Amino acid sequence: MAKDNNKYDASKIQILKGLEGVRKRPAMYIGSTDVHGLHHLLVEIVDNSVDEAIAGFCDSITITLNADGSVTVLDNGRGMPVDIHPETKTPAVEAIMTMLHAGGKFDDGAYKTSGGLHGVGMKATNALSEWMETTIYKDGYEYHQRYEKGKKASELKKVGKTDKRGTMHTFKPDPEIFKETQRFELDRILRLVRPHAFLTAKLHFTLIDNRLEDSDKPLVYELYFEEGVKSYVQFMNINEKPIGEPFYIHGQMDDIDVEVAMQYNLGLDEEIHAYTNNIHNPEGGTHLSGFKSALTLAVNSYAESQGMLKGLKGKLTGEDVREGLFAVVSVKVVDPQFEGQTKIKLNNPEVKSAVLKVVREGLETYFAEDPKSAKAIIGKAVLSNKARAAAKAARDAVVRKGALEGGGLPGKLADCSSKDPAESELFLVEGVSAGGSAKQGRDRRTQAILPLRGKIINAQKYRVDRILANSEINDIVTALGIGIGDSIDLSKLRYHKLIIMADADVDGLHIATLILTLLFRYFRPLIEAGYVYVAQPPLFKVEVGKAKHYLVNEQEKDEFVAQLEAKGKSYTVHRFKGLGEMNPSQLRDTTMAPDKRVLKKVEIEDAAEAEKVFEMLMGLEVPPRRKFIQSHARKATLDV
Ligand code: 0RA
Repeated sequence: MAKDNNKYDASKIQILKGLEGVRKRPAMYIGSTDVHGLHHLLVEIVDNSVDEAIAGFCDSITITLNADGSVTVLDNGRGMPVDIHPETKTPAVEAIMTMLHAGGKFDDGAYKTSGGLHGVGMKATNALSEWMETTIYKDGYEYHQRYEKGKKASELKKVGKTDKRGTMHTFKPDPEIFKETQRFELDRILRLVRPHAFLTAKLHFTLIDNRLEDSDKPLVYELYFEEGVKSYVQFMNINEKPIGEPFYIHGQMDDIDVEVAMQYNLGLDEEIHAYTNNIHNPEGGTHLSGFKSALTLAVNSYAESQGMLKGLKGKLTGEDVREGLFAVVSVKVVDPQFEGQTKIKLNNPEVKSAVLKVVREGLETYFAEDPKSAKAIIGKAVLSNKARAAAKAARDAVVRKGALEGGGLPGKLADCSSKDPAESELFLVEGVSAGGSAKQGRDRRTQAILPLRGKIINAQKYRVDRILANSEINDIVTALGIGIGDSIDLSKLRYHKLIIMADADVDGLHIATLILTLLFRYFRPLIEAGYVYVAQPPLFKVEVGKAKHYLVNEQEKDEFVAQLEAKGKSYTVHRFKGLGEMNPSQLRDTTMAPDKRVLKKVEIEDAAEAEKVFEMLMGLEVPPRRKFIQSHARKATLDV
């Protein structure tokens, strides 16, 4: 790879200290010792190789899961330094791997990925591994050293000649530290590695599973994206209907490298992922605000020049121009300043002007060269501007109605008699017959029933005005009586449990998903307050003599039946087709009575994912995203 070797030598390594502290308080260095912490060991090692790639010295990284539970990370970079450090009198690699504060100014003049919560990086992995071996291919020779629990277990040895170049680390997580699990998960690793592959164009990642657990040949995944973040945007937008061609710009200003890709889709969501040196910044920062300003400015100036703003009140707002946008903003900064230890937000002020300039110029060129895409994008923003006004009117109407009429209740609602929200529950019940059984089986004092009979529209896809026109949703909104969207007033809530009760089949899951999507988008405070639950109706009834046992899923039923078989008891199994098939007392005893039922509290992540998860699980077709992964990340088996 063409680039000067920033000459590095051991003299740049400072102060030394042992790694016992890391073993005493592993969570301080890797976050936790559960499955997340375990994978963090790997992240630390991979990040160093990625840094070498970002610096331009490496274009291939291979991660191998070995049969003995260890992992190997191999790169074709410059190879870690092996020369003797004047102070420690040890090879530099030994100091880097075993001495807590021997940082080594690896990073001088280079972009750095996260590489360790407190800059401890590879040392933490070494300290928390039963053993670790490092092999370096450098200047014609191969070197090797072994460590155990972070301590040197062999001298660095020159083991022979080689024409290879790079660094290879193999480590086995220490079971004394990772008591819960020491098993690496392919899916998790793919998820950790994929953004690096997207964000570092032309870097080849190979992931090999040699454990041979589910197949008799190694599994091999390759991730390689010729067009970097542009591929990322196409990947994320694959489930959507795209508008216009993707926009891509890569430029520099001063020492800041700016890479942006974006594409619009027909949806309403805005999703912008911001990265600094491949580190995700969930709360954005100066790069994100530079991007947003550039977009709003460029769209408005093009729209104005084309006379497309006529009939609007003022200009297009940021919200208008970001509706249905998916974008990736990736910057490389030598000295990134983050807010907080977790790097959630980038603070360097100079990054804002760099991104603003690069993106604004890029967009102006893009609009000028591709007027068809430009008009489609601006047409969408203009529509969004008008629709936002209509939606606001509809939302205001709900609030007014609630205030004026004291929130008249929907006719279908069988309300409870208690006026104490803390003990009151509202069941949203799918289906006419189930609604009937629920009304008869309920505790009238504390349990209210709202049967839902028609189709609930997908709140993900429409604005408030359309949502409120759907009669089922309108009933839910009226029954809750707390407003909608930004105007929610939780103090008006009459039920502190909102329980979604749907069949345990595909249709039921779909309806539950649609309700969750509505709540997530328009009633999020309810979920955040922990007021939303999903009932778990049983799928099976097993009768043993006169006793009835209800089981919620196939697995529980099988286990129960196996026990009966073992004891030689006879039994009958009944599978419920739906809630409606249960009589009121069955429904009460299995799903509604507080002392007998099983409720699952909905976490905010569940609701956020509901829609996507449903489509992934239930889609009859191969989900488009998966298709894309398969065609872009070759999955093959190797004969070794
Ligand atoms: C700084 C200087 C040099 C190599 C590296 C960092 C390096 C570290 C890691 C960790 C994993 N893979 C790596 N690849 C490279 C050497 C500079 C020189 O001696 O020319």
